[in-house]
Amino acid sequence: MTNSEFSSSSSSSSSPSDRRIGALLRHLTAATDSDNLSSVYASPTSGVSGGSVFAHLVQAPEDPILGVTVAYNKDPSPVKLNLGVGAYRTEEGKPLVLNVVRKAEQQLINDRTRIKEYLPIVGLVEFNKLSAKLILGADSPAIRENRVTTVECLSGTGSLRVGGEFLAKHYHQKTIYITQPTWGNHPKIFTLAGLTVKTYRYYDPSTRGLNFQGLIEDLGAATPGSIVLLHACAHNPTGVDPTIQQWEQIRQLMRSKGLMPFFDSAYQGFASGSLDADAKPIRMFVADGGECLVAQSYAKNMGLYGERVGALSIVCKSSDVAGKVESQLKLVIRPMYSSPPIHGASIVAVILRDRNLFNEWTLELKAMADRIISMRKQLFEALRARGTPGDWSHIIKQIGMFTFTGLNPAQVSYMTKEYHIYMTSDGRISMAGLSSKTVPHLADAIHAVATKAV
Ligand code: KET
Repeated sequence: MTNSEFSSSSSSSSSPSDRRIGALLRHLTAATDSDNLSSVYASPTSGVSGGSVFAHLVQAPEDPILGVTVAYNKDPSPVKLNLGVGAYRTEEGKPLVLNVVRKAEQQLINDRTRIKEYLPIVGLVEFNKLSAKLILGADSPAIRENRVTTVECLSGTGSLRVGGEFLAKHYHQKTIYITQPTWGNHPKIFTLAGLTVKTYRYYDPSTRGLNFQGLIEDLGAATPGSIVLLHACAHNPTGVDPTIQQWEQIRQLMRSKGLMPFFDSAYQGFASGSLDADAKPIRMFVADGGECLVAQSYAKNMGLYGERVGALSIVCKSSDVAGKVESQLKLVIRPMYSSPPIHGASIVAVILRDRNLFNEWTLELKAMADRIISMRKQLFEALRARGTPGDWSHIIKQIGMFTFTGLNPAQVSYMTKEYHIYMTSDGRISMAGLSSKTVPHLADAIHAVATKAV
């Protein structure tokens, strides 16, 4: 098995990027060791004598994804293009506030009975119920049997972190397997939550598709009971998802080995344009009666990025267990941030509870998904028109917000330097950041690096 350990030791067979992440994570975890913290207090008078008690700190690197925006913002070029962070932009390159969101906010403002009291630790109860229905399906037997507990969390990231800490405290297996590669924050979230992170094979660079054989081998060799992080749809960064038949094989294998599914659903509606189709893999796991965790984000599909609204659902075997699970989730949340914010969850609740607003939302969501698909076609055609060497069909085959271009770090940095195009160093581009106007510029840059020895 080619799994590499992120947290305690890194195996000699791990790739350089695994080892870099491993080193970063050892650094992150070391910072929470009491031994290490004590060195900060070693010289209580150093502040008094002029030097800062923080003088020993090293400058931390920018975040690999959000740091791209920092660099982009500093660039004065009029042709600069930010394809780093996965955030939707209009054809004019502007951030989009959905029309339904504006309507919901107006409703909230007009309602003079609304107050700003603290929410309960678990958040807005109506939002929680509606979120569970959205992801599990309105007719989900698990909801009907009252064996799902849902807590409002700080977007997808917060939901993953709360779920991770809950598992680290109460689940018998502390190892979580994540895809190789994955969203860069996953290993950090789960390591700091107290889990041991290992990887399973997922992507095959030679086909730019799924390494299904490797995936099955690695999950088959995982310690029984381990946790497995699954991207519900629109895998980040590769844009490669298993087929429904492959999901069924994954489900059977995982259930036969007692592996615990932890779904990350950050893009429901963005892969296919359909909320139900994108939730299908999760619903397959719930339909077999087994347990699982689901982290939901409304950042992308409702464009509520900065509102930080999401939910963690834990599907249990019985309503009795679900009640106990919820009581323990509250003990994780209360000392972390006490209770979640009210505004974003209220917007979501207004939209999900009203049939007209809900329908309007699905249309706006579909329009965003369609625009991304059209960007894929336009970029692919632009490269074909230029006669760019290489097979670029993965641009139209991959799905969701990102294309995993296959460009290497040197090519990426050349494109940033010469063309002011910003993207993550692994060659991921956010198709949602592209428009008809900027496609030619990007195609020129890709053509240049594909034809020059960069
Ligand atoms: N899961 C995945 C797979 C994911 O791509 C993101 C965000 C999140 C969870 C968390 O999103 P939240 O905003 O906490 O709901 N990804 C994009 C933004 C980021 O890195 O924060 C990105 O990959 O660009």
